[in-house]
Amino acid sequence: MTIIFYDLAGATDALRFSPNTWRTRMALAHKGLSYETELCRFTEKEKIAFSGQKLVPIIRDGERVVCDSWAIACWLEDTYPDRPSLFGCDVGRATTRFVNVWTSQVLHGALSRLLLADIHAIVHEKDKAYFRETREKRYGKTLEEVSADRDRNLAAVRQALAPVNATLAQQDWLGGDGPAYADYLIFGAFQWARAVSAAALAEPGTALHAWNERMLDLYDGLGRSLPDMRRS
Ligand SMILES: N[C@@H](CCC(=O)N[C@@H](CS)C(=O)NCC(=O)O)C(=O)O
Repeated sequence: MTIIFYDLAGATDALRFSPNTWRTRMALAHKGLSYETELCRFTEKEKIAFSGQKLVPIIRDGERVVCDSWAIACWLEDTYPDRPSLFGCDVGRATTRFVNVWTSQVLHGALSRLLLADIHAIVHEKDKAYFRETREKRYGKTLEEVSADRDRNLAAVRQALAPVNATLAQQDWLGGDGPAYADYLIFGAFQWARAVSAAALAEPGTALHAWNERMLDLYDGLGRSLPDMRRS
């Protein structure tokens, strides 16, 4: 039975800007699993009400509904053990769990400050008021205030990414010889930025920039299917 993957879209269907759903899309491709995508917008919670919560990604795999990108990665790993591994081994799963938490708390924390006002510009018209209200409540400031100091916000993101760059200067993938779920975690953040902002997270000539280009090439250029804000 085909897996159903629930994803978030912006103003157009092609604008898949969610970092967390990119993790799942890459994990499905890594496992070589076929799936169908169901798109929803922020304010279309009725489409995912069956899951008992309000966030994506979600997958429906047969009778099973799995929410949360980490839980989905573990589900895919455990349910399809004969397919290429996302973690390599139990130690790999445990250390990738750290990368998952670090990405969500540190990298996404810094990146959301840089991107917040830009995200508002690319979400669907019907989502704009919801996005502004929920995020301004979260930050206690307007979106524009959070994102005002662009240079400083970009510097904070690049500083957070410095250890990733240093690692990739020594090995081609965070997964070692080939891409693994740790790569998809960081790549999700890059895709978030690609969809919404002209800011380049990695400077050309760096190991991080070369890695992102390799990531964009994976699975027949899956990552490149996302419109690039820097080129539009
Ligand atoms: N920890 C969750 C976070 C999921 C999450 O925050 N998803 C966002 C999209 S990136 C969402 O669905 N937001 C909907 C909303 O804010 O209403 C995961 O890793 O899956």
